[in-house]
Amino acid sequence: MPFRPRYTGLIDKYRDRLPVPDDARVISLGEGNTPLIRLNNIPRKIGKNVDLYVKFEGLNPTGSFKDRGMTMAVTEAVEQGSQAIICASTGNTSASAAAYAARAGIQSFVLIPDGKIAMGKLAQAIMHGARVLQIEGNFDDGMRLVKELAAHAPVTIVNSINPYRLQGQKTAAFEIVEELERAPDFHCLPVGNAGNITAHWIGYCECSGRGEGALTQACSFCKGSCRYASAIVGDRPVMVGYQAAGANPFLRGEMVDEPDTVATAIRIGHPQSWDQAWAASRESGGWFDQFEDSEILTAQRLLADHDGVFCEPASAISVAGALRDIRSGRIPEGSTVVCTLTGHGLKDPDVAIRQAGDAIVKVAAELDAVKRAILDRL
Ligand code: AN7
Repeated sequence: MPFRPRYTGLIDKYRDRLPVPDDARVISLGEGNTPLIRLNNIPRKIGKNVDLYVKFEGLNPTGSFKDRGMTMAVTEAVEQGSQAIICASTGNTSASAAAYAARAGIQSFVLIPDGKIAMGKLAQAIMHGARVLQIEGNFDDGMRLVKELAAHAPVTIVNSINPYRLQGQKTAAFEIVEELERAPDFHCLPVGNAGNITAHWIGYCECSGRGEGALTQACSFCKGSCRYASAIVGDRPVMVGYQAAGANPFLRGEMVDEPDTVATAIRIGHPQSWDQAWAASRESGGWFDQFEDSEILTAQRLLADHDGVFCEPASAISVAGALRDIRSGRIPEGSTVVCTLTGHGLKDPDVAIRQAGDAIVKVAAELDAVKRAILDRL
């Protein structure tokens, strides 16, 4: 067996491909290295021959893909001597920022929208010691305020307008290419602020030797015993971005002032990475599409009860989208497709429980009653 060091996070693994000084104090919680799960039951159910994978980013330390960017942004903030970080957030960025700030021993400030934030995310921000400012407005208002404020106060913005965030998030594409030993044909993901679709495109471009940081050396993590050395591939995926119908600026081709959707994570009307996301879509030959809330929740449930993967509503839109496009043939049979599941289902228990239907049955604490309730379903 070749020697493999303990996994200690994506900066240690991809140091050669990330802008981190050699002597930097790395702020990490062991993020990255998330499973790429091949779906079996759902493709069979729809009767299509596709290799359909989900990259379960909900298994990052704070339960979302934001940790990939946050390890970079907070490592850099600490490197610069910053004592505080700030972000506007629909929830996951604030949870991640709060956790990494705690790890670094600095203060975090988070601006969250008035209501419409999933309880799990709020609990995280509180527990990690963030100063939580619930503003009387939505995410876009918060983002505007954070940008204005940062000019007046000694705080580092850790939203995805911070370029270190996208650098960290690009590593999800590296992992996929390593594991498949090629790029997928299609990569489907939810789009809110559009940072993640941009970051994935950067990552795939670097893997294909077309990005600025394209590398040819062995992985600094295992010095060549992993497959990274051969993970420079010729192709790049088609990037497909999905939005909620109530928060769909990329479908309308213009900003949306009153975004609304059950998928609160992507309740964003003024995406910060607007131009970059259009470039990723255009260069890859991709497209954007949109889904009603009911379709998002159906996909979330399908994935949970057919393939055992519980993601939050915003994440499920990538599967809703992939399935629609596979069914219609826009994604042809024989394709390899990766959907990013951006956040864990436990982030938002309220939305899940609201759909309980007849899953919960009240029974007397007696054997007969329990037996009846079970035999009912066998
Ligand atoms: C689960 O936390 O914007 O298109 O402030 O939490 O890169 O914005 C969250 C975004 C998708 C959209 N899925 O990603 C925030 C925030 C989940 C998310 C997105 C978010 P981007």
